[in-house]
Amino acid sequence: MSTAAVSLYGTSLSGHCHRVEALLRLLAVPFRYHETPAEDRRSDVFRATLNPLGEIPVLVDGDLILPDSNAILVYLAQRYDSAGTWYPREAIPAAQVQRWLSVAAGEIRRGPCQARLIRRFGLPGDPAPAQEMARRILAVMDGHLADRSFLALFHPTIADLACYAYVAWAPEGGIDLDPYPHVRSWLARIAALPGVRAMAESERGA
Ligand SMILES: N[C@@H](CCC(=O)N[C@@H](CS)C(=O)NCC(=O)O)C(=O)O
Repeated sequence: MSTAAVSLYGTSLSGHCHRVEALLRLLAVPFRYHETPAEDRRSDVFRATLNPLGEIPVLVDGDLILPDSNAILVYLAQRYDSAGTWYPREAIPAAQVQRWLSVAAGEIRRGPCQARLIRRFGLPGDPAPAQEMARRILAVMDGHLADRSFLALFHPTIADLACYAYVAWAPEGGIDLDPYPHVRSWLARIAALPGVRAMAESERGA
């Protein structure tokens, strides 16, 4: 029986959950994982007790019930990483991390994540606008990563974890990663971090 005080509600197919699971493992925080399929997270009980939005991930830590992947990353880093490596305490590096959390929730969510939802999971809609946004943000990221190893600072932070999964899964949304060599090198660096589950490139080239 697990003695973990922390619980994570999620699914393995979600990039939003992937980033939280990765940080829990990187920080060596023991946790119980509750696989939460769509019918469960849309239930009245889930909405009443865990997240009124009916979305995963949700983290439970003692009395705290916290939905939203990026909020969870900030909480875990502040609570369990006393060195401040994953989310720095100082104003400027913290803002540089925050900038990429916004990209994860904005362009990456509306770009590669949305294209994957349509192409891989059958969400209704035209994938073309999402694919176009994906190519725009990938081009920006590729230029940004041309002369640095990680998105926000000289070492990995929660910014990299937040952006990783949906970029790695971009081929499942019909987006070729070959034109973005610096992004591909960065993906390999993040996948090599201990505790990070590398994304399968299931549709690469298909
Ligand atoms: N802003 C939220 C978005 C989370 C989200 O979109 N979760 C999806 C799964 S990846 C979800 O639970 N959607 C509701 C559903 O599929 O029923 C976060 O960052 O955690």
